[in-house]
Amino acid sequence: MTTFVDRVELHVAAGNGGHGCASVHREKFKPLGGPDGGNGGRGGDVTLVVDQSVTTLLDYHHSPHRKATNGQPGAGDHRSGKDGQDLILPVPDGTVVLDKQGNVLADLVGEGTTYIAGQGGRGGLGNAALASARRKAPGFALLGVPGESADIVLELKTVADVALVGYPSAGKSSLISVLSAAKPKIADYPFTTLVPNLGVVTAGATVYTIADVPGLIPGASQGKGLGLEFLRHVERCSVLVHVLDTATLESDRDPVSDLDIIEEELKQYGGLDDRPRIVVLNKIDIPDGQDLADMIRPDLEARGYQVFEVSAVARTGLKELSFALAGIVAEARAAKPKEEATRIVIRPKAVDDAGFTVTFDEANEVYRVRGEKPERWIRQTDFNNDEAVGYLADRLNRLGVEDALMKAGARSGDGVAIGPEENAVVFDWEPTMMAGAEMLGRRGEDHRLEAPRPAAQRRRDRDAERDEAEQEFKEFGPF
Ligand SMILES: Nc1nc2c(ncn2[C@@H]2O[C@H](COP(=O)(O)OP(=O)(O)OP(=O)(O)O)[C@@H](O)[C@H]2O)c(=O)[nH]1
Ligand SMILES: [Mg+2]
Repeated sequence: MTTFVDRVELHVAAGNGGHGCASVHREKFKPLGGPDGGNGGRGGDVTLVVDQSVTTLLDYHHSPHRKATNGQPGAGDHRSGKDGQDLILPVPDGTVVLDKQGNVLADLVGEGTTYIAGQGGRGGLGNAALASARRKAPGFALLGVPGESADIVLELKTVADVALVGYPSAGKSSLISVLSAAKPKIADYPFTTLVPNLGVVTAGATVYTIADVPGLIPGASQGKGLGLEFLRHVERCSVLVHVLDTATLESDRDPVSDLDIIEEELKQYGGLDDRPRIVVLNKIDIPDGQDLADMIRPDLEARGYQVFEVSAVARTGLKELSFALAGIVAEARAAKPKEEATRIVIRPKAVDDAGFTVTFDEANEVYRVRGEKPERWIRQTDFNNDEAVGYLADRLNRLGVEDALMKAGARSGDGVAIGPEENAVVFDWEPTMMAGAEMLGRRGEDHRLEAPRPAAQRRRDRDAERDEAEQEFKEFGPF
């Protein structure tokens, strides 16, 4: 059996950033040549891109785990690690990206529309980049940041102008096959169509797309037959076409009650009330079919439907139908504001990346620090390296975390957690030690490298230190 997949769960992992390198330049007779450790490369992103040549999500059903490559670590002699490669995942036009709770993250319509599902981790700075006027020989480097991973759901909602709905075997696929160049499977048993078929119709100057959905039966909203599952494909269409079978052999059915039942199911599905509808009476090549059509036409017209009598097999009435549809489609398009052909979907950032918050977490009895920067800095820190830990303390200090903790009432020895509950770094707060470390010995300072500094020089160094954050920002983006 062919499987059609229009909903998949996808697990993406962006590449990790490469670690920065801590290295000292070595040359004969120059024992202290200065730091020359290069930066780690950026991890690759995982990006979804609409590609019109892709029509199903089947690939992702078969391999739902996708990972971009990691950034390479930096090396000595100022060699930067290579960036990881972005992983581009082509998806069909009309793919909707949801989180596991069902919230829509992005709606990808239009060739080239892009969504970054997982952002690659930033590479760690090497010790050469961390060197500054006051920290001439850092004996540490920053770690690369792990790439984002995400569990997302992809749902396909076919982008078609016209959707054909109706009972199984009413002739929906047959109609597509004669109105367009598409060649869907047609057969005389119900549920031939398991996948929506898509065709392109040209009527005069108007070109539009037409799709069918698997047949509906009474109780589809309760999951009978193939259920209403596939109606998501008609959500984007601007016209609904009821395809009614005038020659069904089932004694308990007739086109009008078929129409009522399908309408009831559409109502159950919801959200389609505003779509204009027309009625197609199919199979009028069969004599009984024509008689029945003549009989019910006034009733349908009295209900306000525009009615077309066609035969997909004898190919009658098709031109009128396709031009009428073109007219409705053109009208709908004119009423809709023009969308740009290509959109880049940018995800809103979850956290304010400028600041941080300090709250007392009663359950865990810790002061909790949350914020994009402090949380990233934690991940960038090699906790086995005292100097790196000291640098972290400096950074937190500079951001004002220390002050904020003080204001929040934290005292020496209190627990401080940086990060979310499930993934935080917890330590005992030692404000005097942090501040003291800052005052007593400047971290990364190698006294063999410098003579005592005059007051003016010290002032300059202090200014340089203050500018450090800005420097890093300029070179490497917000740190
Ligand atoms: N005589 C006659 N038979 C038709 C006509 N249109 C379709 N059929 C026949 O009806 C049967 C069902 O046609 P399909 O196009 O597969 O019907 P469908 O609505 O797509 O059915 P599902 O995919 O099962 O929902 C096939 O045997 C067709 O040959 C028509 O205009 N006249
Ligand atoms: Mg079909």
